[in-house]
Amino acid sequence: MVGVTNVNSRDLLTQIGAEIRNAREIAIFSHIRPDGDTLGSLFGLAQALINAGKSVQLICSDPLPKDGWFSNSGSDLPARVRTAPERFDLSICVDISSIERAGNYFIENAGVTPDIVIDHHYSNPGFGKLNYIDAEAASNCEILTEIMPLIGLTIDPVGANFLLSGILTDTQGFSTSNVSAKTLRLAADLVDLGGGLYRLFSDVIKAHSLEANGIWEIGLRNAVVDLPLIWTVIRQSEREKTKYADSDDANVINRLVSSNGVKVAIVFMESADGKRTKVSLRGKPGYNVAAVAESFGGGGHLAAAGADIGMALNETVEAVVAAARAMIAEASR
Ligand SMILES: [Mn+2]
Repeated sequence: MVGVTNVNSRDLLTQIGAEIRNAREIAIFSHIRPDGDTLGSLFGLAQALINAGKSVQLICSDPLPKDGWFSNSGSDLPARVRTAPERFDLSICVDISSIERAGNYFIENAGVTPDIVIDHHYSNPGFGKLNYIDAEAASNCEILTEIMPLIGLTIDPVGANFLLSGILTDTQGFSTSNVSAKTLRLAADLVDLGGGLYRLFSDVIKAHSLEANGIWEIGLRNAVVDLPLIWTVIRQSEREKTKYADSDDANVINRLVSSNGVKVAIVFMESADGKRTKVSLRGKPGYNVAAVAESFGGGGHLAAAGADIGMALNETVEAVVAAARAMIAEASR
């Protein structure tokens, strides 16, 4: 029986390596509402475990994103994902910050502790029996790239592409503030091992649907510039015409906030029934958009926050723009 530990060491890696060697049937869990990093981790680790002769179950409680890159990856692993595991000897959680995000199996089997947790979130309490948590890593795929060779697992070209896709999504193409020289060295290792950086960058980072262009067209056309603030609205009647399948802003917010002179950007999205408004906020350093979101019952980070407000579009714009102006005035003093 292994005790709980948060201390990363060679000893911990030795224990993780031994647990994996001794297991036959391994269940890997990815987090609810899966993103590219948890899925890249799931598939990258599964590929190596299968190559090592293990029987592997790939688990995700929620459906995979429809237009995710993996559906065109050429690997059969994405089609093997199941919502619940069968009997297993060893469980591994990847990119999961808390047991609540591990999905239905751990809700239905309260009291079952995952055997191994590999993660990069600061807030991870170490909810597994063995916890390899490296909050300096810019993605969980970065951690796996580093430790898999140390625990006797080989990364083949298929695995290299999955891991590189996760690094790219979590770092938004190596552009987030937590990207380190180590991130780049490990990504370079994956390119050496067969990762196709050009193709992944195109398919994972740059690609978007034609329908998303329609959302951008609306967002840019409706933009109101009042520097350092910019905001826009996406009305339900406009959204419907685009046939855009998701309910988000197709990331037009990042286009707005990266416009020269802008410090704070806001996107207002009308709900289908017109009774609610979803608000998305971005701020440059020094501007706390989380405080604005929180004053309307939302939340988030200093630089990126949101709220779902029970008011019609025009009222919401008036109230939130006023709050944002007050926050900007406070920040500029
Ligand atoms: Mn991640």
